[in-house]
Amino acid sequence: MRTTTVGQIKSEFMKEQYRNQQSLFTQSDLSGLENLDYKPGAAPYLRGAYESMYTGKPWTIRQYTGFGSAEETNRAFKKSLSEGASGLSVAFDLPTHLGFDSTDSRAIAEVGKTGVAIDSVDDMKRLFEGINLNDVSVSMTMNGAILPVLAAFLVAAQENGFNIGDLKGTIQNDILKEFMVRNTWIHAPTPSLKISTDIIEYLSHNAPSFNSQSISGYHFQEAGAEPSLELALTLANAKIYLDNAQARNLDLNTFCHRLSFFFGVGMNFFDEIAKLRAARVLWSNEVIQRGGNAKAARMKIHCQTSGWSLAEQEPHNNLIRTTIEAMSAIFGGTQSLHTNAFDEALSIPTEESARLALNTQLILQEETGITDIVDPWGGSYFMESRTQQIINQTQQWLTLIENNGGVIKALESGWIHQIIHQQALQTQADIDANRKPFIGVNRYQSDYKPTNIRKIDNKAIIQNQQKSIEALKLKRSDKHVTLALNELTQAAQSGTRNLLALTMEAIRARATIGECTNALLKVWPRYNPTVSFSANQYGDLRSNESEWHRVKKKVSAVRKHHSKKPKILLCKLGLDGHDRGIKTVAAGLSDIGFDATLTPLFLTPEDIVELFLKDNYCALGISMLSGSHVELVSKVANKLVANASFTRDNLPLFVGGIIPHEDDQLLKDAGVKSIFRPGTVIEVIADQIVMNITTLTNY
Ligand code: 3CP
Repeated sequence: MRTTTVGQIKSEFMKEQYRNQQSLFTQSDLSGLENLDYKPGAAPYLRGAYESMYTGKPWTIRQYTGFGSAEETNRAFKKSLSEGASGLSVAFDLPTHLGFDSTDSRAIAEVGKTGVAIDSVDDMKRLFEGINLNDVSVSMTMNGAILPVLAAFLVAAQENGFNIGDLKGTIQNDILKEFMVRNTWIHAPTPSLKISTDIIEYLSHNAPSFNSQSISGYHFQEAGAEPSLELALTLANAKIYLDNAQARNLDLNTFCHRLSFFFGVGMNFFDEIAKLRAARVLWSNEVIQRGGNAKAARMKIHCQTSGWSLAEQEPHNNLIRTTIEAMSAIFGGTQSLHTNAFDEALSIPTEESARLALNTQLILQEETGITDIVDPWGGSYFMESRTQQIINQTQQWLTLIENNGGVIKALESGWIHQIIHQQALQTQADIDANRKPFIGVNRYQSDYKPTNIRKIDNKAIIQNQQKSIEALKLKRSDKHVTLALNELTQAAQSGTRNLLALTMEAIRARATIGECTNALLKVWPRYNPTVSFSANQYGDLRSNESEWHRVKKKVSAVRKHHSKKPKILLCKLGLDGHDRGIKTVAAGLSDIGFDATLTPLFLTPEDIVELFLKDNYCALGISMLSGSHVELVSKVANKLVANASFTRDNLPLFVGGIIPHEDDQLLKDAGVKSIFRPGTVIEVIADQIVMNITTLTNY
């Protein structure tokens, strides 16, 4: 088998176009194109999943929502529905994603911060209190702690009087992309895939209206993948899920129409439309080739506007970006859509920004006439030929993945991480060098700073969760819970029984999410692979620029002075696994002359301090996106000051990520020297670090 290294892939293939090379398209560009004569609603669905598309039913307005407690999020759900949303989408907090109860010491700082805290079926009942689950479809973004969380949803629905056979909704259940980019896994890939197939099996038998997967490209795009790589990775993963379900003897025509898809939609306006059209064709061909019928082959899509395209600088510009991206999703024929709030590069949305995001969809749906025409781009010389190009490009990526051993091997070898990371580095270098325009970031900057942002103070939420867990434990039969949990452990060991059915019994007996997770951890321990970054790519892309060279010389002077490169430890802290930023910074700092080490994910402040003190590091860089920066970074700072020869003044501590300006002083008081927000170029980061370590810390 021929293996293609990342370096062998031609740069023009890695870098998809920001601008089209051909500017005029004519009838001749349509010649030889297949699929043009099929109507919408017929395989291969180039022109749309349904014959009547939005004239029959407009896309579902489904805003990803969740913060604080179940009660608070329930109020937000009801508000969103009363304001025009047509479906729900639950954002869980990081402890819930990773199977920690809110009382777990590793969870405390992050309870309720970036989603709703759910510890038990009782919380789930509070989350959906007063919502008619026969009418409203509920999507849940859950992959790590999927068994107990989905079990809690199903049992809560039953206890609230709903028949699970009638429930409509979607569970994300896409664990492969977690290992590739999103990083909210719990167990290793093999047991995780068994869990995923158990869920497809259980839902196809017991909840036939519930979509058992939302196979996701969105996170690839957020991590740096351009549209056709995003599509190829999504389809490659989908094929593994099909293989696994078919190996379980599930009937393709029974389960496949409930595998749904989820794509990101960025600022590459035309390509994003073409990508969705191409996706339907490629999926339809795959399913039909396996013997699936037309219903099984219909790809249904949820889209989310790009989080990564949002700038922290002049955030109101993000409203415009989101509107444009939403239009791509709609022209591409999405079934369901989330539009980001304009302030999401700063914090979680305020009530005002959440309402504007929802209104963006309502205005598009009700004021523009956009829903009156089925596939308005159909037949366009340009769009049809671009769709075909994306099909071809995606197929080339799929072949490359196969040449590298297929998805699982390419994942294990790190090839997939490298490919995505390298596209991210390319994009970052182009933005930093002002080759890719980013208004307010690398062009037409202003120093406007927004003030109204939402902050979650989670002390009251933690107390409430503690009380709820205590109340739950008082009223349950511990014996019954222990039996159910033991049975779950045994079933994981034997591998022969459906784990969702058993988890539902444990949850019904009032086991918590954390307890169910721990029952499985006895057999399948927490997985924690290393994280790597690519050296010598970002630097090569910046090598012609004077500012890059100026700072590189400064770093080099430090190296000469100490006869070795300055060593920096870079990490994520806590339970957040979004690592595009820290990997880019690691690659950039390494190329500018640092000896950069990236830690594994999910480390505690204690772990980080231990690692930092073990080696001769001159700086520590922490990336935070989860809103728990003040608590967790202060803990690191306090421990360093307490354990080592540091004072607040000479602590070589740097923080990057989504940090509200009002927290700057708290972080600086703790000893943080510089704070880097999204959009900060690498040479500024390097310059600040060198300046600080050489002057303040006397390195
Ligand atoms: C729809 N229907 C139609 C038509 N349109 N029937 C006839 N003619 C039409 N024109 C029917 C469908 O067949 C279906 O019925 C019903 O109406 C609902 O339509 P749908 O297309 O299935 O729409 P919906 O229920 O909204 O489901 C959309 C999909 C679903 C299928 C995409 O999976 C979904 O909602 N996904 C959302 C995923 C999500 O929210 N993810 C959040 C990620 P039948 O069911 O009877 O066929 S948030 C991640 C954030 C980042 C992070 O990870 O941190």
